[in-house]
Amino acid sequence: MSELRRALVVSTGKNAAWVSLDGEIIPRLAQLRRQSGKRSMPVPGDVVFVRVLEDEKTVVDRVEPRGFTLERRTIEGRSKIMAANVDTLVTVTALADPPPRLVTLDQLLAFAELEEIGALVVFTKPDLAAGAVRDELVSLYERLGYQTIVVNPKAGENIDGLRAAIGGRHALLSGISGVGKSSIFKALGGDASVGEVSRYGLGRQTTTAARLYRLADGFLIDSPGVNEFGLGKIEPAELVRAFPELREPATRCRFTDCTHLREPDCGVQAAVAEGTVPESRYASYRKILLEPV
Ligand SMILES: Nc1nc2c(ncn2[C@@H]2O[C@H](COP(=O)(O)OP(=O)(O)OP(=O)(O)O)[C@@H](O)[C@H]2O)c(=O)[nH]1
Ligand SMILES: [Mg+2]
Ligand SMILES: [Zn+2]
Repeated sequence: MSELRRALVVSTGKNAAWVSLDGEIIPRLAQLRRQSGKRSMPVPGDVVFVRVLEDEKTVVDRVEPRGFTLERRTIEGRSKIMAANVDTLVTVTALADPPPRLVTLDQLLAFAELEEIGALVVFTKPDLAAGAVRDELVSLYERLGYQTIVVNPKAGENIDGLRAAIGGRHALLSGISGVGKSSIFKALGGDASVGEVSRYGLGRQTTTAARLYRLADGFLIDSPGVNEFGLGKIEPAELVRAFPELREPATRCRFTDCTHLREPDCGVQAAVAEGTVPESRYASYRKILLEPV
C-alpha cells in the first residue's frame, strides 16, 4: 500500500477534487471515496491525506477535522460550507465599476469581528476613480484599525504589497461580483483553469467554483459571485461588538438596552453628530439592524 501524503483541497466536484500535495507545485486531480452525507465532502481549505497509486492515480483517503468553516445560505435556504480553515477575510471593494457598496464591506468586516477572524480591506480599480475618493476611503478604514490596501490587479499594481499583507494567512477573497477577486487571485499566481473539475469528465459541473491557491506559508481562496455573509437577525449589543468604533460610545447611552437608533441621550448618536463615528459606518449599522439578511 502506498504511503499517505498530506494535501490541501484546491477545489471540488462531485466525486473528484483538485488537491495540492505538500511539496508539490501543480495540483493533482484526486478521486473521492463515497462517503456518508454531504457535510463530510471536502471543501477548499480542507487538509486531506491522499495515496498516490502506481499509475499516479491519486485517491483521497481521509479528510482532517476542520477548524473554522465558512457557511453560506443557499437560495433554497439551506446552508452550504464554502471553505474550511480560513483565518482571514480579504474584503474586496471596487472604487468604481461597480460603485463601492460600503454596507457590504461593513457587513463583511462585522462578520469577521463576530467570528473572531482577521480582515483585510482591499480596494481595486484605482484607475477608474478620483484620487479623492480613494484617499477618503483608505483613511476611513485605516482609522478604524483595518489594514487597508489599494491594488490594481489588472495592471499588476501593488500586488507585492497585497502578497506581503496576506503572508502566511489562510485567506478568502470576498466581495460582490465584478470587484476583481478573480483578477487578484490570478495576479498572485492562482490559476483560473484549476477548478473546472467537469472539464475532465469526472463529476458534474461544480456548483461552487471556490478554489484555493497555495502561497508560501498560507493560502488564498477565490470564491464566486456575491459573498455576503449575512449576519441574520442580530441584537444591537452584538452588532455594536462587531463595529469597534461603536463600543466605547455605546457605554455612554442613558438606557442599557439602547438600540442607538432613536433613543435620547445616546452615546452612539452623539458620536456620529460629533463626527467621531463616520456617518457611513453608522448608516451600515442601522441598515444591518433594520434589514437583516
Ligand atoms: N480598470 C480596472 N479593471 C479591473 C481592476 N481589477 C479588476 N478589473 C476588471 O474587472 C472585471 C471583473 O473582475 P473579476 O476579477 O472577474 O471580478 P470578481 O470579483 O472575480 O467577480 P465575480 O467572479 O463575478 O464575483 C474584469 O474585467 C477585470 O479585468 C482594476 O484595478 N482596474
Ligand atoms: Mg471571480
Ligand atoms: Zn445608544
